[in-house]
Amino acid sequence: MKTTPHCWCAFALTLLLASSLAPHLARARQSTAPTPDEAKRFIEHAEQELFDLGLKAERAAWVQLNFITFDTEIIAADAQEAANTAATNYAKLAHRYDKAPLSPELARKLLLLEHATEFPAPDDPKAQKELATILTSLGSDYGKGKWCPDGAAKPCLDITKIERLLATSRDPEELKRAWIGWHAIGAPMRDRYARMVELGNAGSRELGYSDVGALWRSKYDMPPDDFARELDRVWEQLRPLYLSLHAYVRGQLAKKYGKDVVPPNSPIPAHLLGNPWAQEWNNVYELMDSPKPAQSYDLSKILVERKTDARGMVKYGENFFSSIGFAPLPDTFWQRSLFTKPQDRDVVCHASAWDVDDQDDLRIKMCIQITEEDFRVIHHELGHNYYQRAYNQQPPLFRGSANDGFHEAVGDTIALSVTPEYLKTIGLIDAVPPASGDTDYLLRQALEKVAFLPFGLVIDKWRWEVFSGKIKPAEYNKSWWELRQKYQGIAPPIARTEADFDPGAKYHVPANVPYMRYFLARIYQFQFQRALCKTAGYQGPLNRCSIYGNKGAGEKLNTMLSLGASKPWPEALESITGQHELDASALADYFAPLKTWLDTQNEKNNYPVGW
Ligand code: X8Z
Ligand code: ZN
Repeated sequence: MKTTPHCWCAFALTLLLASSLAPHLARARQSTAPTPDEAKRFIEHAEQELFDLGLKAERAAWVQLNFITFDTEIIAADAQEAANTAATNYAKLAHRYDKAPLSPELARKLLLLEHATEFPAPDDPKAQKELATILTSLGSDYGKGKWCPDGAAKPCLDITKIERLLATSRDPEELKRAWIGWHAIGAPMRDRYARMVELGNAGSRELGYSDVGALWRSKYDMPPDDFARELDRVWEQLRPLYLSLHAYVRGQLAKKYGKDVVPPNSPIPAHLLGNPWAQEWNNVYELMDSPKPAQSYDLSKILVERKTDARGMVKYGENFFSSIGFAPLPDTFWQRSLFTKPQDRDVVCHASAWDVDDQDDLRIKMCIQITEEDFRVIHHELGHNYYQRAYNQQPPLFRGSANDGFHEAVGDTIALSVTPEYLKTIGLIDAVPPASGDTDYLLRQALEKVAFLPFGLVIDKWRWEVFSGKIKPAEYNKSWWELRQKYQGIAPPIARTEADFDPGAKYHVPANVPYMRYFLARIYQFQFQRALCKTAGYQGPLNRCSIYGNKGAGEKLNTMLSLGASKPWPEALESITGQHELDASALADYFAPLKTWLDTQNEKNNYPVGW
């Protein structure tokens, strides 16, 4: 059973056997106040029943995402319908116990039950079926998405190949064609997306939320409006750093492609940033002329030269976790995971991590490429798996993360320890660059971590306004690009219209996965890393700290992970960092020397700041 998904990055499945609701429905109709004992039985009954049902739905989703066919879509949609309907009913019923005097543990469980649904369907079987069908079909369409450059003349490219092309080509026309080609997958999703929003909003209103966005914002142990304000507060703190990076990267791209292609004072064309969504810019690192020390290295090249295969890549990740005291992954992980893209069928390649039975059936599903980027993504995914394992002794309702940003931050925290020093320790490089190479290292990190920040915000800024009705379907694409320009300072390579639906070309929109978690995770991971390095007794610049091999840091991390969702997230944060708040200072301090360097470069080169 799950109130949070077994799988991180795919669907949130929460099940309740509809027939088992009957006694609770009958009780809910009674006017007498419920006793604490009744509340306890309600929750325990649910926890017991939901487990088996959750398992079935999880298996259906695993099969569907690994074998996208007409039939698996229907099977998964049926499971999703049952899940969604039950979760919604359950959330409604749970309110009956709001005022019952409950132990802190039961009160927490009740709260989690009330938030158990991510996209509630209205109380109408026809609408429930329609919503489940739309949700599954959008996810499948994304998985099947391809760009066929010259019709049938050349092979079609899936997202894995398109990502490679956008990462490596330096021909702006070719990049533009690929960008346009991939974004075409969104257009057919538009009407279904609009209908999905209507249905989800109707379901949310029945639960007492004004719309789906209000429901999503309510899951952070604080009033939803405060949560939104927190995000803006943190973003305002980091915006100057982003602006400095943006100005420098734009200047460097203009040097490469010319001012006609990359005009100063304007948003950066989105197809030139090395990624289909311009969300992380690490793939244009080689175009930056930051001072490279003699010992600088190309991890992708090293991994390829050493003939590392997909399994070997994952082994590096497992080895890191083992070094800080986590038990090795189970044999079934190696037997059941998907590491490479099958040649003969459609799968959803977007990386995800699963614990199918909520015990130790850990798996990842990923179309691994032998690159530095996927080296990092593997650590990200394994972070989910080790978290899932750490909380699997909790009662079912607590088998989740403190908040969804925590789940996304664990593996990234470990990846922050993939420093040159660490790579030397495990024999992947021969020499560690001197301190003079730190600017270059920080720039490489910033292209991934800092560049992402406004992207992490913007996806759900857009969705929240779509859900609230502020953005109407007739302006989906226009508002998408307005927000992307406002926050990220990027623009599409050609004019877009409402015949396009560019949000559909980003996995989490058709897969309906909330995105603010990734913004949170970018902040938390630096907070976690700062705290773990302190535990490890490290003194020095944070970018040079690796907790590899440090059992004390591993134990501290594991203690927090084992809490699962049993405590409000500020308590979980406190257990590892001593802080109660989302705090951008760890990230800002990490990049402070780079900020100074960027500002000097921008001034020296007359690179304007802003757009
Ligand atoms: O979706 C993911 C993970 C799976 S939870 C690969 N990430 C976001 C994305 O790719 O858009 C990780 C970083 C942001
Ligand atoms: Zn993730």
